[in-house]
Amino acid sequence: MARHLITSAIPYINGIKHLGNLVGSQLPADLFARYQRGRGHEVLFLCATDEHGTPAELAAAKAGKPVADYCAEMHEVQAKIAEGFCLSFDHFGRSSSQQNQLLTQHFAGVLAERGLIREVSETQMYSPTDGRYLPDRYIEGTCPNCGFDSARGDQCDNCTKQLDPVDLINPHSTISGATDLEMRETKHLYLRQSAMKDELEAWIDGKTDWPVLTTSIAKKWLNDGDGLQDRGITRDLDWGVPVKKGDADWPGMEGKVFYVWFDAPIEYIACSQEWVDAGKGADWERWWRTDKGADDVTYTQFMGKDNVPFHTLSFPATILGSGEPWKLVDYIKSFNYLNYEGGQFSTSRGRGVFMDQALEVLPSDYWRWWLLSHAPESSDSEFTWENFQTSVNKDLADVLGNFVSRVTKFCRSKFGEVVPEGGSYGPAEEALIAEIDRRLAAYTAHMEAMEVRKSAQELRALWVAGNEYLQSAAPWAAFKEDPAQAAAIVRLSLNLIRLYAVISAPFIPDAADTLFDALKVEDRSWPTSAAEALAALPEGHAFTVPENLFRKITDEEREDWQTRFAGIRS
Ligand code: B3M
Ligand code: ZN
Repeated sequence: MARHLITSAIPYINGIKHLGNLVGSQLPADLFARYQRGRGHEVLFLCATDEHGTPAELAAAKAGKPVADYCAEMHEVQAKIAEGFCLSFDHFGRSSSQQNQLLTQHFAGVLAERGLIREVSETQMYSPTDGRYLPDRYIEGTCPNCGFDSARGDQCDNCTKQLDPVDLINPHSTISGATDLEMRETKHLYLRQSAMKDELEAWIDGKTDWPVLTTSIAKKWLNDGDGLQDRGITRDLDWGVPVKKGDADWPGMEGKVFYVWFDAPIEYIACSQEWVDAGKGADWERWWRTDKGADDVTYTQFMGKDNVPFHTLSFPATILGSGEPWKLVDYIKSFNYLNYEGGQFSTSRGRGVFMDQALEVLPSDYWRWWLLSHAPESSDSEFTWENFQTSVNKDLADVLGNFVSRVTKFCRSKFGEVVPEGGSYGPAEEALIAEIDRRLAAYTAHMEAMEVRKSAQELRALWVAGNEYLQSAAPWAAFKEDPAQAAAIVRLSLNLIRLYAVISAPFIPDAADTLFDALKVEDRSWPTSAAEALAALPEGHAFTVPENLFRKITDEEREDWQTRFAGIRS
């Protein structure tokens, strides 16, 4: 039994994610976790909400709530939606946890001791009225480029010009409206990534089996321009992990917190502590400390391409720089973007389908199947309602659903709700078993390699093989001449349904559960050979005809949804 540690990028707390976010990290991570569990391996699958930073503070202010309350509420909202999509996290943590606070301060302390953090003096806008330094986004004024009167300190939303707060005409604080802003000298901390460039590069160079999307992004940052830059890891915010050196104060850093991207990946580790503290696990160190048994753990991370630099460079710099025996990631599976109907998903404009809305429209299996079978792996991919309708109606309703319904209903009408006895397998059955064997091996190999689309294609081909066999074996015709022959065909087909339930479960777990219930089987172990797997249901085994697995999407529904999700989320 192998041990798999699996993490998904942790979604920001400020709002509900869209389907593009879902397919870029949490969903494929869940697919892999379910698959590895199905194979009988020990899995720890973790995710959390990413709760610090300016976006959280701003969203809370907009909602008129204290930021801690806002985060607590939004965490529950996201946890519920994750459950709705059957995301099988062993724990869904929070980056604002006490555990993460302590661990983040610990890393900062160790890095400082090892000379990997430098203090930098900078001048920054200070607001005497607010009694604090203002992050760029908390300052607005008139754009010097286009005259737009609410340009932000970092960028003008009207003409998109990148700005510095000092460029703004008539700058004011967005907190109080105060205009008496002044430049003051203040200190910030930088992680000396440049000092670790060679070590990081050697580590990445060793990852020859990683997706090109992952390594090419890492190499670009390592070698672009002047090479890997040091990274500011502190901010002037109230909400975040207070800057400390372990448990000691950090002179000159009073009132500052760590940058959200410094503490967010550390949450992967802290989340396993939360998992233990929640009474769900006994020992987190055997997953994370190579001196405490984590040597034989395989650690895989899932994320969208925009998160790759932080996971290939910044977080490894934290881990390696600490000099402590922490487990480093073994494989980073990254994804391109999912587009929406000829454009982009847009959170700010409410364009596209968001996770909560998707579940209002259809159950999660429909979405899981479409999203995974169209995962943006080798390039960006696009969601269109037409494609969604076609895929769902064909793959799920016509191929899988129809097979299950024809076999079980025919059996009930001719033999009753039991696996029928008699007859024997001939050349057609042997050919099918050989094909299933071959395809099963291919499917398993793709799942091992996290080739999500290829896995889906092979799974669909396995469903199709059963359908084609049923169509040509035609038990309804055979029954008239030779009922024993029809019994053998139905027996093999019922066994195929059980096999489909096992191997489809990582993609469509609810449908798999329905099939397991209907077939009254407990054993979900991953098949090693088709011949063996297709003999699992013995003659005389009782079952019930399951309810219709999948329904079709009508043209009217498709048109209705197309309009409803065109923009402006209400
Ligand atoms: N929260 C970005 C995102 O939600 C960021 C990921 C953190 S992973 C440690 O896509
Ligand atoms: Zn402008």
